[in-house]
Amino acid sequence: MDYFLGLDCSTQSFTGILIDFQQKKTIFSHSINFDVNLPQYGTQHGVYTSDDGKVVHSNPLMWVEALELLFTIFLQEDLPLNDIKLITGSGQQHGTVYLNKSFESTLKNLNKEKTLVSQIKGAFSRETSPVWMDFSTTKECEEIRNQLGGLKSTIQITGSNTFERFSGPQIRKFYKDNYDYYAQTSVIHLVSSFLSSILLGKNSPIEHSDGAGMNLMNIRTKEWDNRALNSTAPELKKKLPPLTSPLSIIGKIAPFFVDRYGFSSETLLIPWSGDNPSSLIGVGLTGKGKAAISLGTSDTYFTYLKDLSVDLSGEGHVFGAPTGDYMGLICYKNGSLAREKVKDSFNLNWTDFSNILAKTPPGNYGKIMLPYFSPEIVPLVSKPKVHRFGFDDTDLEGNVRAVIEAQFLSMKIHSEWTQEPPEEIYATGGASTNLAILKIAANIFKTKILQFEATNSAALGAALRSAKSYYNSKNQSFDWTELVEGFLKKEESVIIYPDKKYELLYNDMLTIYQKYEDHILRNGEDPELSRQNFIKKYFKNKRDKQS
Ligand code: XUL
Repeated sequence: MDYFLGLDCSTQSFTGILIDFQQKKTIFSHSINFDVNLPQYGTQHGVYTSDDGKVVHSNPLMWVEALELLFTIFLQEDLPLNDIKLITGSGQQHGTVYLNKSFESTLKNLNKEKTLVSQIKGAFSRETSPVWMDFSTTKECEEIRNQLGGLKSTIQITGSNTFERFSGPQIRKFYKDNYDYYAQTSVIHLVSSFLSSILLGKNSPIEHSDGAGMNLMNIRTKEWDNRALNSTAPELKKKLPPLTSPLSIIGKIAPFFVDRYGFSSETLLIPWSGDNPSSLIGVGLTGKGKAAISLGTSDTYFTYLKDLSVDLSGEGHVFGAPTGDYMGLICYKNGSLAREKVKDSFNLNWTDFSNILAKTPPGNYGKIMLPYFSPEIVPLVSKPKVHRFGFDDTDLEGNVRAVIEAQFLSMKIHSEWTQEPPEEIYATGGASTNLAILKIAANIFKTKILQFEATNSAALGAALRSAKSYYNSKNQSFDWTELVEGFLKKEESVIIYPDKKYELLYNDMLTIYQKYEDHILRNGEDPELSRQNFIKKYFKNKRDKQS
Protein backbone atom coordinates (compact mmCIF):
# COMPACT_ATOMS: atom_id res chain seq x y z
CA MET A 1 0.00 0.00 0.00
CA ASP A 2 1.48 3.38 -0.96
CA TYR A 3 0.24 6.00 1.45
CA PHE A 4 1.68 9.52 1.64
CA LEU A 5 1.11 12.15 4.30
CA GLY A 6 0.97 15.89 3.62
CA LEU A 7 0.94 18.37 6.52
CA ASP A 8 0.42 22.12 6.52
CA CYS A 9 1.05 24.59 9.33
CA SER A 10 -0.75 27.73 8.24
CA THR A 11 -1.59 30.94 10.09
CA GLN A 12 -4.74 29.74 11.82
CA SER A 13 -4.62 25.96 11.63
CA PHE A 14 -2.60 22.77 11.22
CA THR A 15 -3.85 20.26 8.64
CA GLY A 16 -2.97 16.70 7.70
CA ILE A 17 -4.06 14.90 4.52
CA LEU A 18 -3.36 11.20 4.03
CA ILE A 19 -3.58 9.95 0.45
CA ASP A 20 -3.73 6.48 -1.05
CA PHE A 21 -1.72 6.86 -4.22
CA GLN A 22 -2.89 3.73 -6.03
CA GLN A 23 -6.56 4.47 -5.38
CA LYS A 24 -6.01 8.16 -6.19
CA LYS A 25 -7.94 9.29 -3.19
CA THR A 26 -7.69 11.12 0.11
CA ILE A 27 -8.34 8.68 2.92
CA PHE A 28 -8.23 11.10 5.83
CA SER A 29 -8.06 14.83 6.31
CA HIS A 30 -8.23 16.81 9.53
CA SER A 31 -7.45 20.34 10.72
CA ILE A 32 -6.54 21.62 14.17
CA ASN A 33 -7.65 25.21 14.67
CA PHE A 34 -5.17 27.02 16.92
CA ASP A 35 -7.60 29.39 18.66
CA VAL A 36 -10.27 26.75 19.17
CA ASN A 37 -8.32 23.55 19.83
CA LEU A 38 -5.30 25.01 21.65
CA PRO A 39 -6.83 27.93 23.58
CA GLN A 40 -4.13 27.72 26.27
CA TYR A 41 -1.79 29.59 23.89
CA GLY A 42 -4.13 32.59 23.82
CA THR A 43 -3.75 33.39 20.11
CA GLN A 44 -6.30 35.31 18.09
CA HIS A 45 -6.53 34.04 14.52
CA GLY A 46 -3.38 32.04 15.32
CA VAL A 47 -1.23 35.06 16.25
CA TYR A 48 -0.37 37.65 18.90
CA THR A 49 -0.71 41.22 17.61
CA SER A 50 0.70 44.37 19.21
CA ASP A 51 -1.66 47.29 19.89
CA ASP A 52 -0.45 49.21 16.86
CA GLY A 53 -0.93 46.11 14.70
CA LYS A 54 2.66 46.11 13.48
CA VAL A 55 4.27 43.34 15.51
CA VAL A 56 2.67 39.98 14.77
CA HIS A 57 4.12 36.81 16.27
CA SER A 58 3.02 33.26 16.85
CA ASN A 59 4.12 30.47 19.14
CA PRO A 60 6.33 27.70 17.74
CA LEU A 61 5.45 25.42 20.68
CA MET A 62 1.81 25.71 19.68
CA TRP A 63 2.66 24.42 16.21
CA VAL A 64 4.47 21.45 17.76
CA GLU A 65 1.54 20.74 20.06
CA ALA A 66 -0.79 20.88 17.05
CA LEU A 67 1.37 18.27 15.33
CA GLU A 68 1.15 16.02 18.39
CA LEU A 69 -2.59 16.51 18.62
CA LEU A 70 -3.01 15.63 14.96
CA PHE A 71 -0.93 12.47 15.34
CA THR A 72 -2.96 11.50 18.41
CA ILE A 73 -6.11 11.85 16.33
CA PHE A 74 -4.51 9.67 13.63
CA LEU A 75 -3.95 7.01 16.30
CA GLN A 76 -7.52 7.24 17.55
CA GLU A 77 -8.75 6.91 13.96
CA ASP A 78 -6.61 3.82 13.57
CA LEU A 79 -5.02 5.13 10.37
CA PRO A 80 -2.45 2.89 8.65
CA LEU A 81 0.50 5.01 9.80
CA ASN A 82 2.85 2.07 9.37
CA ASP A 83 2.16 2.04 5.62
CA ILE A 84 3.09 5.68 4.99
CA LYS A 85 6.05 5.76 2.63
CA LEU A 86 7.04 9.39 2.78
CA ILE A 87 5.95 12.52 4.66
CA THR A 88 6.43 16.19 4.07
CA GLY A 89 4.65 19.40 4.91
CA SER A 90 4.41 23.10 4.26
CA GLY A 91 4.40 26.12 6.50
CA GLN A 92 3.26 29.71 6.35
CA GLN A 93 6.13 31.45 4.59
CA HIS A 94 8.77 33.88 5.91
CA GLY A 95 8.23 33.25 9.67
CA THR A 96 11.40 32.48 11.64
CA VAL A 97 12.10 30.23 14.64
CA TYR A 98 15.13 30.88 16.88
CA LEU A 99 16.76 27.96 18.68
CA ASN A 100 19.58 27.59 21.15
CA LYS A 101 22.34 25.02 21.21
CA SER A 102 20.25 22.43 23.04
CA PHE A 103 17.82 22.04 20.11
CA GLU A 104 19.58 19.29 18.23
CA SER A 105 20.62 17.27 21.26
CA THR A 106 17.06 17.50 22.60
CA LEU A 107 15.70 16.18 19.29
CA LYS A 108 18.19 13.34 19.26
CA ASN A 109 17.26 12.21 22.79
CA LEU A 110 13.48 12.41 22.80
CA ASN A 111 11.76 10.16 25.30
CA LYS A 112 8.64 8.50 23.91
CA GLU A 113 6.93 8.55 27.33
CA LYS A 114 6.83 12.35 27.36
CA THR A 115 5.22 14.89 25.05
CA LEU A 116 7.33 16.68 22.48
CA VAL A 117 6.29 20.05 23.83
CA SER A 118 7.47 19.27 27.36
CA GLN A 119 10.83 18.14 25.99
CA ILE A 120 11.65 20.92 23.54
CA LYS A 121 10.32 23.93 25.40
CA GLY A 122 13.80 24.82 26.69
CA ALA A 123 15.31 24.85 23.19
CA PHE A 124 14.24 28.31 22.04
CA SER A 125 16.38 31.44 22.17
CA ARG A 126 13.29 33.50 21.32
CA GLU A 127 9.96 32.43 22.74
CA THR A 128 7.76 33.67 19.92
CA SER A 129 8.22 33.75 16.17
CA PRO A 130 7.60 36.74 13.92
CA VAL A 131 5.25 35.62 11.14
CA TRP A 132 4.31 36.87 7.68
CA MET A 133 1.76 39.36 9.09
CA ASP A 134 4.47 41.30 10.94
CA PHE A 135 4.99 44.79 9.61
CA SER A 136 7.56 46.17 12.03
CA THR A 137 10.79 46.09 10.01
CA THR A 138 10.45 49.00 7.58
CA LYS A 139 13.74 50.46 8.77
CA GLU A 140 15.61 47.16 8.40
CA CYS A 141 14.15 46.69 4.90
CA GLU A 142 15.58 50.03 3.91
CA GLU A 143 18.97 49.27 5.48
CA ILE A 144 19.33 45.93 3.71
CA ARG A 145 18.08 47.33 0.38
CA ASN A 146 20.62 50.15 0.55
CA GLN A 147 23.43 47.75 1.40
CA LEU A 148 22.47 45.61 -1.58
CA GLY A 149 22.67 48.57 -3.95
CA GLY A 150 19.02 49.66 -4.11
CA LEU A 151 15.69 48.30 -5.31
CA LYS A 152 16.60 46.77 -8.65
CA SER A 153 19.75 45.10 -7.45
CA THR A 154 17.96 43.67 -4.37
CA ILE A 155 15.32 42.18 -6.65
CA GLN A 156 17.88 40.80 -9.09
CA ILE A 157 19.80 39.13 -6.26
CA THR A 158 17.02 37.77 -4.05
CA GLY A 159 13.96 37.65 -6.37
CA SER A 160 12.06 40.28 -4.35
CA ASN A 161 12.39 43.72 -2.92
CA THR A 162 12.97 43.67 0.85
CA PHE A 163 9.59 43.19 2.55
CA GLU A 164 8.70 43.71 6.20
CA ARG A 165 7.60 40.11 6.64
CA PHE A 166 10.59 38.50 4.92
CA SER A 167 13.01 36.58 7.13
CA GLY A 168 16.13 38.69 6.47
CA PRO A 169 14.68 42.01 7.72
CA GLN A 170 13.11 40.12 10.66
CA ILE A 171 16.45 38.56 11.61
CA ARG A 172 18.17 41.94 11.33
CA LYS A 173 15.68 43.51 13.71
CA PHE A 174 16.18 40.72 16.25
CA TYR A 175 19.95 41.11 16.02
CA LYS A 176 19.70 44.91 16.49
CA ASP A 177 17.12 44.91 19.30
CA ASN A 178 18.08 41.74 21.19
CA TYR A 179 21.75 41.20 20.54
CA ASP A 180 22.28 38.87 23.52
CA TYR A 181 19.49 36.54 22.43
CA TYR A 182 20.71 36.70 18.85
CA ALA A 183 24.16 35.66 20.08
CA GLN A 184 22.62 32.72 21.99
CA THR A 185 20.86 31.54 18.83
CA SER A 186 22.57 28.54 17.23
CA VAL A 187 20.12 28.00 14.41
CA ILE A 188 17.41 30.05 12.73
CA HIS A 189 14.75 28.04 10.97
CA LEU A 190 11.79 28.90 8.80
CA VAL A 191 8.43 27.57 10.03
CA SER A 192 8.83 24.89 7.35
CA SER A 193 12.36 23.77 8.22
CA PHE A 194 11.63 23.94 11.98
CA LEU A 195 8.79 21.43 11.67
CA SER A 196 10.79 19.40 9.19
CA SER A 197 13.55 19.18 11.84
CA ILE A 198 11.09 17.92 14.45
CA LEU A 199 10.10 14.96 12.26
CA LEU A 200 13.70 14.31 11.25
CA GLY A 201 15.12 14.42 14.79
CA LYS A 202 17.88 16.84 13.81
CA ASN A 203 18.27 20.13 11.92
CA SER A 204 16.61 19.95 8.52
CA PRO A 205 17.82 21.90 5.51
CA ILE A 206 15.70 24.71 4.06
CA GLU A 207 14.41 23.93 0.58
CA HIS A 208 14.83 26.35 -2.31
CA SER A 209 11.17 27.27 -2.85
CA ASP A 210 10.64 28.56 0.69
CA GLY A 211 14.24 29.81 1.02
CA ALA A 212 13.44 32.30 -1.74
CA GLY A 213 11.13 34.17 0.66
CA MET A 214 13.93 35.28 2.96
CA ASN A 215 15.84 38.00 1.05
CA LEU A 216 18.89 35.86 1.82
CA MET A 217 19.05 33.29 -0.97
CA ASN A 218 20.43 34.10 -4.39
CA ILE A 219 17.49 33.45 -6.70
CA ARG A 220 19.76 32.39 -9.59
CA THR A 221 22.32 30.15 -7.88
CA LYS A 222 19.91 29.02 -5.13
CA GLU A 223 22.69 29.39 -2.56
CA TRP A 224 22.96 31.72 0.43
CA ASP A 225 24.09 35.06 -0.95
CA ASN A 226 27.03 36.45 1.00
CA ARG A 227 26.13 40.06 0.18
CA ALA A 228 22.62 39.52 1.53
CA LEU A 229 23.87 37.68 4.62
CA ASN A 230 26.39 40.40 5.43
CA SER A 231 23.80 43.13 4.98
CA THR A 232 21.49 41.38 7.43
CA ALA A 233 23.39 40.31 10.54
CA PRO A 234 26.87 39.15 11.61
CA GLU A 235 27.72 35.45 11.82
CA LEU A 236 24.47 34.65 10.06
CA LYS A 237 25.73 31.92 7.77
CA LYS A 238 26.69 29.81 10.79
CA LYS A 239 23.15 30.07 12.13
CA LEU A 240 21.35 29.05 8.95
CA PRO A 241 20.80 25.43 7.93
CA PRO A 242 22.00 24.47 4.46
CA LEU A 243 19.76 24.85 1.41
CA THR A 244 18.58 21.87 -0.60
CA SER A 245 16.42 21.03 -3.58
CA PRO A 246 12.71 20.46 -2.98
CA LEU A 247 12.48 16.73 -3.58
CA SER A 248 15.73 15.56 -1.99
CA ILE A 249 15.30 12.86 0.62
CA ILE A 250 16.71 14.17 3.91
CA GLY A 251 16.42 11.01 6.00
CA LYS A 252 13.92 8.86 7.86
CA ILE A 253 11.37 9.75 10.51
CA ALA A 254 12.85 10.04 14.03
CA PRO A 255 12.48 6.99 16.35
CA PHE A 256 10.27 9.06 18.71
CA PHE A 257 7.42 9.02 16.15
CA VAL A 258 7.93 5.33 15.41
CA ASP A 259 7.73 4.41 19.11
CA ARG A 260 5.00 6.81 20.16
CA TYR A 261 2.65 6.79 17.15
CA GLY A 262 3.50 3.65 15.18
CA PHE A 263 4.98 5.13 12.01
CA SER A 264 7.29 2.75 10.15
CA SER A 265 10.98 3.30 10.89
CA GLU A 266 11.44 3.24 7.09
CA THR A 267 9.24 6.32 6.51
CA LEU A 268 11.20 8.75 4.35
CA LEU A 269 11.19 12.53 4.62
CA ILE A 270 11.78 15.40 2.21
CA PRO A 271 12.12 18.99 3.46
CA TRP A 272 8.98 20.97 4.18
CA SER A 273 8.19 23.84 1.82
CA GLY A 274 6.25 27.10 1.99
CA ASP A 275 2.46 26.97 1.82
CA ASN A 276 2.27 28.81 -1.50
CA PRO A 277 4.86 26.69 -3.34
CA SER A 278 3.12 23.61 -1.97
CA SER A 279 -0.26 24.92 -3.15
CA LEU A 280 1.22 25.41 -6.60
CA ILE A 281 1.39 21.61 -6.79
CA GLY A 282 -1.85 21.09 -4.85
CA VAL A 283 -3.83 23.02 -7.47
CA GLY A 284 -1.91 21.58 -10.39
CA LEU A 285 -0.05 24.64 -11.63
CA THR A 286 2.65 22.61 -13.29
CA GLY A 287 2.56 24.31 -16.69
CA LYS A 288 2.22 27.72 -18.29
CA GLY A 289 -1.00 29.61 -19.01
CA LYS A 290 -2.66 29.06 -15.65
CA ALA A 291 -2.78 30.98 -12.40
CA ALA A 292 -4.19 30.34 -8.95
CA ILE A 293 -5.85 32.47 -6.33
CA SER A 294 -5.58 31.30 -2.76
CA LEU A 295 -8.18 32.95 -0.54
CA GLY A 296 -7.09 32.35 3.04
CA THR A 297 -5.81 34.47 5.89
CA SER A 298 -3.59 35.95 3.20
CA ASP A 299 -4.95 36.21 -0.32
CA THR A 300 -2.34 35.28 -2.87
CA TYR A 301 -2.25 35.19 -6.65
CA PHE A 302 0.42 32.99 -8.17
CA THR A 303 1.63 31.49 -11.41
CA TYR A 304 4.11 28.84 -12.44
CA LEU A 305 7.17 30.29 -14.21
CA LYS A 306 9.33 28.11 -16.43
CA ASP A 307 12.02 30.77 -16.53
CA LEU A 308 13.09 33.32 -13.99
CA SER A 309 11.47 36.71 -14.58
CA VAL A 310 11.42 39.22 -11.74
CA ASP A 311 9.09 42.17 -11.07
CA LEU A 312 11.34 45.20 -11.13
CA SER A 313 8.56 47.44 -9.83
CA GLY A 314 9.12 45.62 -6.54
CA GLU A 315 5.57 44.52 -5.68
CA GLY A 316 5.76 40.88 -6.69
CA HIS A 317 7.99 38.00 -5.66
CA VAL A 318 9.70 35.18 -7.42
CA PHE A 319 9.95 32.04 -5.32
CA GLY A 320 11.23 28.61 -6.24
CA ALA A 321 8.69 25.99 -7.29
CA PRO A 322 8.73 22.39 -6.01
CA THR A 323 9.21 21.33 -9.64
CA GLY A 324 12.65 22.96 -9.53
CA ASP A 325 11.40 25.92 -11.65
CA TYR A 326 9.97 29.19 -10.37
CA MET A 327 6.72 30.80 -9.32
CA GLY A 328 5.56 34.42 -9.37
CA LEU A 329 3.41 35.62 -6.48
CA ILE A 330 1.70 38.64 -4.98
CA CYS A 331 0.38 38.57 -1.45
CA TYR A 332 -2.36 40.54 0.33
CA LYS A 333 -2.65 40.93 4.07
CA ASN A 334 -6.26 42.10 3.81
CA GLY A 335 -7.63 38.71 2.80
CA SER A 336 -10.09 36.71 4.90
CA LEU A 337 -9.72 38.99 7.94
CA ALA A 338 -10.92 41.98 5.89
CA ARG A 339 -13.88 39.99 4.53
CA GLU A 340 -14.66 38.89 8.09
CA LYS A 341 -14.47 42.46 9.40
CA VAL A 342 -17.17 43.57 6.96
CA LYS A 343 -19.28 40.47 7.66
CA ASP A 344 -19.02 40.93 11.43
CA SER A 345 -19.61 44.68 11.41
CA PHE A 346 -23.11 44.00 10.03
CA ASN A 347 -23.66 40.83 12.09
CA LEU A 348 -23.97 38.71 8.98
CA ASN A 349 -23.22 35.05 8.42
CA TRP A 350 -21.57 33.81 5.23
CA THR A 351 -24.88 32.89 3.64
CA ASP A 352 -26.18 36.45 4.14
CA PHE A 353 -22.89 37.73 2.77
CA SER A 354 -23.16 35.61 -0.40
CA ASN A 355 -26.83 36.52 -0.87
CA ILE A 356 -25.90 40.18 -0.85
CA LEU A 357 -23.15 39.58 -3.40
CA ALA A 358 -25.64 37.77 -5.61
CA LYS A 359 -28.24 40.52 -5.52
CA THR A 360 -26.02 43.61 -5.87
CA PRO A 361 -24.90 44.66 -9.37
CA PRO A 362 -21.37 44.47 -10.79
CA GLY A 363 -19.94 47.97 -10.48
CA ASN A 364 -21.70 48.47 -7.14
CA TYR A 365 -23.41 51.71 -8.30
CA GLY A 366 -19.95 53.27 -8.44
CA LYS A 367 -19.17 52.63 -4.76
CA ILE A 368 -15.46 52.01 -4.43
CA MET A 369 -13.43 50.90 -1.42
CA LEU A 370 -9.70 50.78 -0.77
CA PRO A 371 -9.83 48.05 1.91
CA TYR A 372 -6.78 48.70 4.05
CA PHE A 373 -8.24 47.33 7.30
CA SER A 374 -4.68 46.46 8.30
CA PRO A 375 -1.38 47.52 6.70
CA GLU A 376 -1.20 46.22 3.14
CA ILE A 377 1.62 44.57 1.25
CA VAL A 378 0.37 45.25 -2.29
CA PRO A 379 0.26 48.15 -2.81
CA LEU A 380 2.45 49.09 0.14
CA VAL A 381 0.30 50.78 2.81
CA SER A 382 1.83 51.10 6.26
CA LYS A 383 -0.98 53.02 7.98
CA PRO A 384 -4.23 51.10 7.88
CA LYS A 385 -7.31 53.04 6.79
CA VAL A 386 -10.42 52.02 4.87
CA HIS A 387 -11.30 54.56 2.17
CA ARG A 388 -14.84 54.65 0.79
CA PHE A 389 -16.00 56.65 -2.22
CA GLY A 390 -19.72 57.18 -2.81
CA PHE A 391 -20.87 55.48 0.40
CA ASP A 392 -20.07 55.16 4.09
CA ASP A 393 -19.56 52.44 6.69
CA THR A 394 -23.29 52.11 7.43
CA ASP A 395 -24.19 50.95 3.92
CA LEU A 396 -24.54 47.18 4.35
CA GLU A 397 -24.88 46.13 0.70
CA GLY A 398 -22.39 48.69 -0.51
CA ASN A 399 -19.69 47.49 1.90
CA VAL A 400 -20.17 43.80 1.21
CA ARG A 401 -19.79 44.14 -2.56
CA ALA A 402 -17.14 46.84 -2.32
CA VAL A 403 -14.70 44.79 -0.25
CA ILE A 404 -14.84 41.84 -2.67
CA GLU A 405 -14.67 43.96 -5.82
CA ALA A 406 -11.73 45.89 -4.34
CA GLN A 407 -9.80 42.71 -3.54
CA PHE A 408 -10.03 41.38 -7.10
CA LEU A 409 -9.62 44.74 -8.85
CA SER A 410 -6.38 45.18 -6.95
CA MET A 411 -5.30 41.62 -7.66
CA LYS A 412 -5.94 42.05 -11.38
CA ILE A 413 -3.99 45.30 -11.51
CA HIS A 414 -1.00 44.17 -9.50
CA SER A 415 -0.64 40.68 -10.98
CA GLU A 416 -0.14 41.87 -14.51
CA TRP A 417 3.65 41.51 -14.36
CA THR A 418 3.55 37.73 -13.85
CA GLN A 419 2.72 36.64 -17.39
CA GLU A 420 0.23 36.88 -20.23
CA PRO A 421 -3.33 36.85 -18.89
CA PRO A 422 -4.01 33.25 -17.77
CA GLU A 423 -6.41 31.02 -19.72
CA GLU A 424 -7.85 29.69 -16.50
CA ILE A 425 -7.52 30.37 -12.79
CA TYR A 426 -7.67 27.74 -10.07
CA ALA A 427 -9.18 28.76 -6.75
CA THR A 428 -8.20 27.40 -3.36
CA GLY A 429 -8.34 28.37 0.33
CA GLY A 430 -11.33 28.70 2.68
CA ALA A 431 -13.17 31.42 0.76
CA SER A 432 -12.90 29.48 -2.50
CA THR A 433 -15.99 27.54 -1.40
CA ASN A 434 -17.98 30.75 -1.90
CA LEU A 435 -19.30 30.79 -5.47
CA ALA A 436 -20.59 34.37 -5.23
CA ILE A 437 -17.04 35.54 -4.46
CA LEU A 438 -15.57 33.47 -7.31
CA LYS A 439 -18.15 34.87 -9.74
CA ILE A 440 -16.90 38.38 -9.08
CA ALA A 441 -13.29 37.22 -9.50
CA ALA A 442 -14.15 35.56 -12.84
CA ASN A 443 -15.80 38.74 -14.14
CA ILE A 444 -12.95 41.00 -13.07
CA PHE A 445 -10.25 38.69 -14.46
CA LYS A 446 -12.44 37.89 -17.51
CA THR A 447 -11.23 34.34 -17.07
CA LYS A 448 -12.92 31.11 -16.11
CA ILE A 449 -12.26 29.93 -12.58
CA LEU A 450 -12.08 26.31 -11.45
CA GLN A 451 -13.15 25.41 -7.95
CA PHE A 452 -11.82 22.11 -6.64
CA GLU A 453 -13.20 20.00 -3.85
CA ALA A 454 -10.04 20.17 -1.71
CA THR A 455 -9.70 23.62 -0.18
CA ASN A 456 -6.39 22.88 1.54
CA SER A 457 -4.20 22.70 -1.51
CA ALA A 458 -1.02 23.24 0.54
CA ALA A 459 -1.46 19.98 2.50
CA LEU A 460 -2.59 18.12 -0.62
CA GLY A 461 0.42 19.56 -2.45
CA ALA A 462 2.65 18.22 0.34
CA ALA A 463 1.19 14.73 -0.02
CA LEU A 464 1.72 14.88 -3.80
CA ARG A 465 5.29 16.16 -3.44
CA SER A 466 5.89 13.19 -1.14
CA ALA A 467 4.61 10.78 -3.78
CA LYS A 468 6.66 12.38 -6.56
CA SER A 469 9.88 12.18 -4.57
CA TYR A 470 9.21 8.60 -3.46
CA TYR A 471 8.62 7.32 -7.00
CA ASN A 472 11.61 9.30 -8.29
CA SER A 473 13.74 7.47 -5.72
CA LYS A 474 12.40 4.17 -7.06
CA ASN A 475 13.18 5.25 -10.64
CA GLN A 476 9.49 5.25 -11.36
CA SER A 477 9.08 8.77 -12.52
CA PHE A 478 5.63 10.30 -12.92
CA ASP A 479 5.05 13.45 -14.87
CA TRP A 480 3.90 16.21 -12.47
CA THR A 481 0.73 16.95 -14.40
CA GLU A 482 -0.26 13.29 -14.57
CA LEU A 483 0.47 12.86 -10.85
CA VAL A 484 -1.59 15.83 -9.76
CA GLU A 485 -4.53 15.46 -12.13
CA GLY A 486 -5.53 12.08 -10.77
CA PHE A 487 -6.18 13.74 -7.41
CA LEU A 488 -7.64 17.03 -8.52
CA LYS A 489 -10.32 15.47 -10.68
CA LYS A 490 -10.45 18.55 -12.86
CA GLU A 491 -13.40 17.09 -14.74
CA GLU A 492 -15.45 17.13 -11.53
CA SER A 493 -14.54 20.69 -10.59
CA VAL A 494 -17.07 23.49 -10.64
CA ILE A 495 -16.31 26.00 -13.40
CA ILE A 496 -17.33 29.62 -13.04
CA TYR A 497 -17.42 31.46 -16.36
CA PRO A 498 -17.03 35.21 -16.73
CA ASP A 499 -20.01 37.13 -18.01
CA LYS A 500 -19.12 38.88 -21.26
CA LYS A 501 -21.64 41.63 -20.62
CA TYR A 502 -19.61 43.02 -17.72
CA GLU A 503 -16.31 43.19 -19.60
CA LEU A 504 -16.51 46.87 -20.44
CA LEU A 505 -17.84 47.83 -17.01
CA TYR A 506 -14.97 46.15 -15.21
CA ASN A 507 -12.42 47.58 -17.67
CA ASP A 508 -13.68 51.03 -16.75
CA MET A 509 -13.79 50.19 -13.06
CA LEU A 510 -10.20 48.91 -13.14
CA THR A 511 -9.06 52.24 -14.55
CA ILE A 512 -10.95 54.17 -11.89
CA TYR A 513 -9.74 51.88 -9.09
CA GLN A 514 -6.16 52.38 -10.20
CA LYS A 515 -6.69 56.14 -10.19
CA TYR A 516 -8.01 55.95 -6.62
CA GLU A 517 -4.92 54.03 -5.50
CA ASP A 518 -2.86 56.72 -7.16
CA HIS A 519 -4.90 59.48 -5.57
CA ILE A 520 -4.70 58.10 -2.03
CA LEU A 521 -1.22 56.61 -2.04
CA ARG A 522 0.70 58.90 -4.37
CA ASN A 523 -1.26 62.17 -4.24
CA GLY A 524 -2.57 61.65 -7.76
CA GLU A 525 -5.55 63.54 -9.15
CA ASP A 526 -8.94 62.98 -7.52
CA PRO A 527 -10.89 60.71 -9.90
CA GLU A 528 -14.33 61.74 -8.58
CA LEU A 529 -15.38 62.98 -12.02
CA SER A 530 -14.50 59.64 -13.63
CA ARG A 531 -16.51 57.90 -10.91
CA GLN A 532 -19.53 60.11 -11.61
CA ASN A 533 -19.22 59.38 -15.35
CA PHE A 534 -19.03 55.68 -14.55
CA ILE A 535 -22.28 55.94 -12.57
CA LYS A 536 -23.95 57.82 -15.43
CA LYS A 537 -22.76 55.25 -17.97
CA TYR A 538 -23.78 52.09 -16.14
CA PHE A 539 -26.45 53.11 -13.66
CA LYS A 540 -28.27 55.86 -15.55
CA ASN A 541 -31.63 54.30 -14.81
CA LYS A 542 -32.81 56.27 -11.74
CA ARG A 543 -34.00 53.16 -9.92
CA ASP A 544 -30.56 51.56 -10.23
CA LYS A 545 -28.69 54.59 -9.06
CA GLN A 546 -27.97 54.82 -5.39
CA SER A 547 -25.44 57.61 -5.06
C1 XUL B 1 3.30 34.81 0.99
C2 XUL B 1 2.82 35.11 2.37
C3 XUL B 1 1.64 34.38 2.90
C4 XUL B 1 2.07 33.33 3.91
C5 XUL B 1 0.91 32.82 4.73
O1 XUL B 1 4.37 35.58 0.60
O2 XUL B 1 3.36 35.92 3.06
O3 XUL B 1 0.85 33.85 1.88
O4 XUL B 1 2.76 32.30 3.26
O5 XUL B 1 0.12 31.95 4.14
